[in-house]
Amino acid sequence: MTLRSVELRSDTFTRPTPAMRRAMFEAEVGDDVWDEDPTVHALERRAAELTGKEGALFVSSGTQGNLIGVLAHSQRGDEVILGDESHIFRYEVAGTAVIGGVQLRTIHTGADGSLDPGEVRSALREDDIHQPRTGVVALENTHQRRGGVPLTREQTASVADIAHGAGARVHLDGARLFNAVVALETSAAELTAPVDSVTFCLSKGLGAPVGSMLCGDADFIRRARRWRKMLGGGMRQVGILAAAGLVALDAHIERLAEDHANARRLAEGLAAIPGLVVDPSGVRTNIVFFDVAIPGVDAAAFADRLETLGVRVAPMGETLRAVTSYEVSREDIDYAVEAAAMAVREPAPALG
Ligand code: TLP
Repeated sequence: MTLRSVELRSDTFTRPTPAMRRAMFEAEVGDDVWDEDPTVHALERRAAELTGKEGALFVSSGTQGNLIGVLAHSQRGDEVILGDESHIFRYEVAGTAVIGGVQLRTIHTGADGSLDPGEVRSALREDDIHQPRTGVVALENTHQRRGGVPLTREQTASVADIAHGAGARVHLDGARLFNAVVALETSAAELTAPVDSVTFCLSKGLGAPVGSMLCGDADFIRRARRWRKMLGGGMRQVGILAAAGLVALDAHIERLAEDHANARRLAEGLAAIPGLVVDPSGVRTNIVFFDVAIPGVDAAAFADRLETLGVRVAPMGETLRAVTSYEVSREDIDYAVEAAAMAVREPAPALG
């Protein structure tokens, strides 16, 4: 076995392709704080079209898109209802509370990444002077901590209808929205029709170096633009980055199916190794969670063993995560499975 380097910690590790670098080099640019960058305009129009919304805003990251998305719908003292396994709740540094005075209220995240409409209904606040106002209900598609499961339009609509009935807005963290689009063989506009705003990332499986899109109606985008400025996210000749985003949307959506096939192949390979536990049938997009059941070896120790064989996976608490992307080939997957079989048996031998 010849040592190979296989990056499975996240699809965020993808580097821009030669076509992206060319587009960046050639991008026409202007001052985007003055709303005069033609390449950013093209990207924002494209994102709005894809999601079926009136407008879109280029933001620096998924975290910034979610923060601005929630705050542009909220007033200080409002509450957001969201899943206890959501990225916004777990990994976004309590930004809504720190910056917007908006508190998060979690409910159970279903095994399929959905929120139970009944639970959402019970969590909605009453019109009562003692209580915060429910400003936003937030969903996540695909659901990262639930192993990249895609949410269907129906799952989204059943929650959105209840939220809207109570006067709340619905924000979708669609960091990996296009993985859901490809897995469900649908369109982004179809999946996002029930929500008021959506963030999707250009810099995960789509492969752009930086950036996310926040989409919604024209009024929402105007408010979002002010929040972005306040957060220091008003960037100048940022068409340089938007150019890579356009290539990502043109050339990298359909090919996500390859990442999904590779993730399934990885899960099947790992499932056949005694000492590793994973359910391949649960792998619907590009994320694989697996557990280690070897006495005396925890997730972090197993990740270290794999790393000495060139394969990088991410320990997440007691479990391990592997994410496929266009930088990971089928041969890389087969190598990673071989490496895992070796790592289960003993600490890594020296390879040449
Ligand atoms: N997720 C990262 C880590 O933070 C876990 C990753 O490697 O998967 N929403 C979802 C569902 C995400 O998975 C992420 C990134 C974000 C939002 C935030 O995006 P960025 O990293 O661009 O701020």
